[in-house]
Amino acid sequence: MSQVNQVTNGVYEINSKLCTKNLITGKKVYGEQLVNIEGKEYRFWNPNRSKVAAALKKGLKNLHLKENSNILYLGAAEGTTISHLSDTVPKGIIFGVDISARSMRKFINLCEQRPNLVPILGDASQPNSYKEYIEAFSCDVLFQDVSQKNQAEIFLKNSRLYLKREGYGFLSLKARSINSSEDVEVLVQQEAKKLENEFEILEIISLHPFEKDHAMIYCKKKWFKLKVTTNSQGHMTCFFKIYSNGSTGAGINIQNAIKTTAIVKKAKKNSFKILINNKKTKAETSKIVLEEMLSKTKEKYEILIKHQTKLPIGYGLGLSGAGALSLTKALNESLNLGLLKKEIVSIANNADIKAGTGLGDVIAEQYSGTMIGLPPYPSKKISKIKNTYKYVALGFFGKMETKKIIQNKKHKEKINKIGSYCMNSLHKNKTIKNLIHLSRVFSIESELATKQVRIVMDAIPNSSMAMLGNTVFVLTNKPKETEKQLKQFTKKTMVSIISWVQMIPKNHPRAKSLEQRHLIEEGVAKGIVTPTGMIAQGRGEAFDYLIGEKTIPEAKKQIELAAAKLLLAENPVISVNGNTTALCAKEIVELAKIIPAKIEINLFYRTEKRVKLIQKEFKKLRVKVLGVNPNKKVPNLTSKRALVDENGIWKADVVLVMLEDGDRTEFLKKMKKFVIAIDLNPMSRTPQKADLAIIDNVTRALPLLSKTIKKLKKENKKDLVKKLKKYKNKQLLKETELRIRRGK
Ligand code: PTJ
Repeated sequence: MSQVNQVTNGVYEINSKLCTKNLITGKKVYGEQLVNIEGKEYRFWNPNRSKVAAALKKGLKNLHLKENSNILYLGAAEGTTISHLSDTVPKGIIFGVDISARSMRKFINLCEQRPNLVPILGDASQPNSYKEYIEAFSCDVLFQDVSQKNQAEIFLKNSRLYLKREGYGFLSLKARSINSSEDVEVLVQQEAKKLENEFEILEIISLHPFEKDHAMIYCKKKWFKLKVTTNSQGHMTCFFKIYSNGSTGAGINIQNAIKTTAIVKKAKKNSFKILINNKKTKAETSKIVLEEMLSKTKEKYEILIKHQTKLPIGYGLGLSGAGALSLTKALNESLNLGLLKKEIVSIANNADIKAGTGLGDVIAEQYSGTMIGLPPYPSKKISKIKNTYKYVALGFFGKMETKKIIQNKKHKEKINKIGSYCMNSLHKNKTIKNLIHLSRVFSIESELATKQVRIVMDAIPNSSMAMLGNTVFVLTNKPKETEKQLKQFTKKTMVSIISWVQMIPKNHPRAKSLEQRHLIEEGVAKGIVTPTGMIAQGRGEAFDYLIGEKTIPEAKKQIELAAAKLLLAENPVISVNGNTTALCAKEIVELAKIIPAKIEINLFYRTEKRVKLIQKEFKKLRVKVLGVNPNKKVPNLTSKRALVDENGIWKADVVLVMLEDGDRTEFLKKMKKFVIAIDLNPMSRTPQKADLAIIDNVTRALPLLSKTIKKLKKENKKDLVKKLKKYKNKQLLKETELRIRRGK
């Protein structure tokens, strides 16, 4: 009788053939042989059909599976491998992700038979898109078998979201999918290297002869990350009141004040080094944070901390608090401590207070914008103050030592008396004007304002003193002009951005879309985008949502056609408006250079001021644009869009129009121009009337268009002409619309 030998938990060998105990007795999955031994049914596992089986045959000793393990399997296909894993984890769950609807149909049949399988039709490179199914579970093991270029990145993205720490990973690599010309071994090593920061590589197994050019990386998720970078805002205090265990006050946050990188290595004993702008320093506050964070783990580490800032330290910009906060965040992630935001803020704030470098900046720095502390005092929460200023210009006159002032009894009494008054007054009338007024009152009455600061405050409205620094700040929307004013008093000046734009977490599922919203918002504040441009963005967003915020296959086809047409054009012109300038000026310039094409400003809500501001944006990118002094008119077009440049749109044979309202395309066509439109709404007038429309977000379409043009430059003209012969714009639009209506 045949003998059953265990290979690893749940996997056996009978006559040197791999097999698993059949979870659903009597049922085959892919035609495999079933055998009955001592009343138990086994299914043979074919190593030519399954990479996991191939790896086991090639010496892999362990799959780290228990009967209740949860598994995430990327690239489920029809479920051949998963069916065997399902035999080994009868009390666990296997989430099988696959992008192909056809494979999924077969896999779903399998899921109906096997209770521990969950099918997910989804794109493994977008793990956030299937969060709702998995997030309640933590997976013990991650398997991946997707033949795409960026296999290691996909693996990392998924492991960050779903694989528990010290969980195991099995990444099947098809070297030819990564690069068809490189040596297989080199490629596999390169991919393994990409994982090293977050995974311990346990073994790399060649799957030859079962699978040609394939290998499996067997790895274990680390407890800590080798390198983590975070940042924090700074905080300028306008006035404050000191309590024995903290403070309250009002102030303004500055964007991206400090960037902190923690580089961590396991060691026999703890040690650390702190650099600020590449110079070794004592950095008392950071030292306290490090000691506190290291006390929370049994492991020992050698840590290098790098704080980077462009702002000067000791000038009242809350940098010690910002450094403490970004450091606590970085260590929490790198050492995998799992602290909550509340705990992180508390550790950083306590360190700042203990070192005597701050009194509550950290509390403020976890929020954004302009704010006042809320009771109970010392404040732990804030209330926002509406602010329309985008920039703060800073003039520096010298350092002030926070420690000396806040620990001096006489100073403290004066500060608290006037601080109480300011807090009450601002809570009664929470406006930015009142904040600046009270800030000036505080600086004078507390006697903290030095002579130089007083002189500047008298000369420049909207200015006040940043506590505690010998520093003047001025809120402004004309940063250059204001900085020039400050230069009359001190050589040391700079401009920073007020962080009224809510910081968007990188892992937010709609981060890109929210960032674009803020670009438009910023464009309106600068005067580049007309306020109605926000509505245009909203319309676009709605359609972008429907197409899954990615470039759909129809758009890829449209982009290829547009690339061919632009390459064949004799005088192509890219028409830009407020929204496109705010969203993608850089990408427009790159495209114009690659074609090459001219760029012309053409606005619906045309004002000379907006034209000049848009021209300036392109000037910053060292490009001259047309349309500033238009000398021709598009016949019969009644809006200001009719105004064009003789050497630009007027003479153009191909015009690229993006994100517009639809009154112009018809008239451009009457002038015998070939119009290419980029718009997210396939039903809108511009794409319908255009000769060729690309239904995609301009921010995605433009880089892809540039890339495609680079590629097509290698083809001969005849082939390009051939490409353009067959397509029908309306047909492509119909297909796009049908995709949207189908919902996939
Ligand atoms: O800068 P100006 O003065 O020329 O202002 C022009 C705006 C944009 C205000 C004007 O053209 C306008 O009001 O446009 P509409 O009528 O709202 O149309 C805008 C079109 O752009 C809509 O069909 C949106 O779906 C589309 N759209 C919005 N955002 C994007 C987009 N298309 C591609 N990418 C986007 N990011």
